[in-house]
Amino acid sequence: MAGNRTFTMIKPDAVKAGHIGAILKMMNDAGFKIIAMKYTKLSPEMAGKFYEVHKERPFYGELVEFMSSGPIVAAILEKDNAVEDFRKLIGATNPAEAAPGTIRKLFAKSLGENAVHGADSDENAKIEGNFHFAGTEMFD
Ligand code: DAT
Ligand code: MG
Repeated sequence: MAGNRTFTMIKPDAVKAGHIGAILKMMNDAGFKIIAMKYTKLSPEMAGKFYEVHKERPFYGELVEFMSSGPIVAAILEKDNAVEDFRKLIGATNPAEAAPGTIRKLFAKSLGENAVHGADSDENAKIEGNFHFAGTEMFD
């Protein structure tokens, strides 16, 4: 059964470019409900831990540096089939390959600085949500 929650971040490039409002509106219009949300900044240690699965990839250092370079918006979102539908809303990792109308097509600068994160499975959505939020910061 598909889970009903996902985890997202609006990344430093999109925050810096002033796209928080436009991106949140797209999430809202697509039917995602906010369960938790914060404006925050990751330390290099936190970014490194969050992306630990990519530790062996050649872009890991660059990714950690970018994700800790400025403030982000982190959120847990709820909707039927949340993980899959949210990945559709954000589009492919590389904005050059993202479908028209997707968040990454509209707002991402490059493969490395691609505007938003979306969890890739129900299991990771839960792990990532719990990494950023205490239970007392989540509201149905
Ligand atoms: P996604 O964010 O679509 O789940 P991913 O999990 O494969 O993609 O990679 C995590 C992030 O790392 C991605 O959003 C941007 C960066 N990244 C991925 N592949 C990259 C590459 N080849 N060069 C530079 N950055 C990359
Ligand atoms: Mg991923």
